[in-house]
Amino acid sequence: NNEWQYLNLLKEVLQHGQFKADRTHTGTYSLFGYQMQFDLQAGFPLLTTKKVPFELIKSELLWFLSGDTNIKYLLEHQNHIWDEWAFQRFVQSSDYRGPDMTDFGRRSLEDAHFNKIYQQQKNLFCEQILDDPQFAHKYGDLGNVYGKQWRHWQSNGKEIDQIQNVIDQIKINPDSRRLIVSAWNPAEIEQMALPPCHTLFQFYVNEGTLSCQLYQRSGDLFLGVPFNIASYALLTHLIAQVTGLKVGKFIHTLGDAHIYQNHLSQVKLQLQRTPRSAPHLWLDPQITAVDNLSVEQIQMKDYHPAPSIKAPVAV
Ligand code: DHF
Ligand code: TMP
Repeated sequence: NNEWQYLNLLKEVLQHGQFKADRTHTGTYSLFGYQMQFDLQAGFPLLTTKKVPFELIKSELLWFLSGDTNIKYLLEHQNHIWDEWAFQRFVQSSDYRGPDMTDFGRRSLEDAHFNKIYQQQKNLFCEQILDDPQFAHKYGDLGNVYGKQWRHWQSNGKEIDQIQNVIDQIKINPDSRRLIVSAWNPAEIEQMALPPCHTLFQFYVNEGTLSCQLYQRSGDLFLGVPFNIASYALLTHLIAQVTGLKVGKFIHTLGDAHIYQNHLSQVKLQLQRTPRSAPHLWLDPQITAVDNLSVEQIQMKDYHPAPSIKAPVAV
């Protein structure tokens, strides 16, 4: 079962991770450099030792693939995983006139009264993104994040569609060793709400199968990484289908692999559980391109996970 790859990484970091301070002032246990390999023919790598919301992973990936960087699309799909990073830009702007939101991520965890006010302000923010197109244009945007770099990388007035290019090259030149998409654009890091965590990926074709390797510079092992594994597995299935290949492996290489200090009890609970049989992905056979996909064209089958485990996200 593929899931042991992930559970073994959690154990490794619990046993050998070094304490390390971090940007969010939460504190982590961390190690540098780790690799997991998932055989995509052995079932879909969506974790079963806790419930992982596949609907959110799917709408986030379709959002990247559509080239969009505005959370309005996510909110329209009841997806709130990027709210905090758009909200942060808004409360730091001169247009924000509400109660003080300095350090809202940390204060919302420590102060129940503040948390109530914060939740109210964030809900108002989300409502305004959905109701007011001008506001959404200005404050829903996360800057030049994944969607922009994948589909509309800007260079000397020209635009590069890295996803279409890599699909074309897989078809024309499957032996190529240059099948790479990079979200890391050094010239534009400052225009991003969060510099890309999943930084660069490469495809590899052999004997009619398509494999993908991701380099992730920074991995929140309890919250982000289960999403990242499933998201890249889904991307590999989609690209395989549109290029007429079978799926091979997803190889996940991590730089700073960390468990936040306030996720330790959740991780220990998850490690007491035993993986169940992996679910299966259904893709609409009509899918022949990665553009204009709808959420109904992608379905997870036979997913019977253990209950979800909640944890706070470090902002
Ligand atoms: N910052 C940090 N510190 N960690 C992250 O994983 C992270 N991920 C980002 C943006 N910034 C981040 C984008 N991806 C969740 C999962 C992925 C994600 C952001 C948030 C998350 O909170 N997942 C919850 C459920 C969320 C829900 O149901 O709305 C989970 O239990 O998996
Ligand atoms: P950093 O920019 O200081 O590395 O903080 C980003 C945090 O978000 C870090 O804990 C890694 C986590 N993260 C993921 O694990 N996966 C993701 O897809 C994203 C966007 C973030």
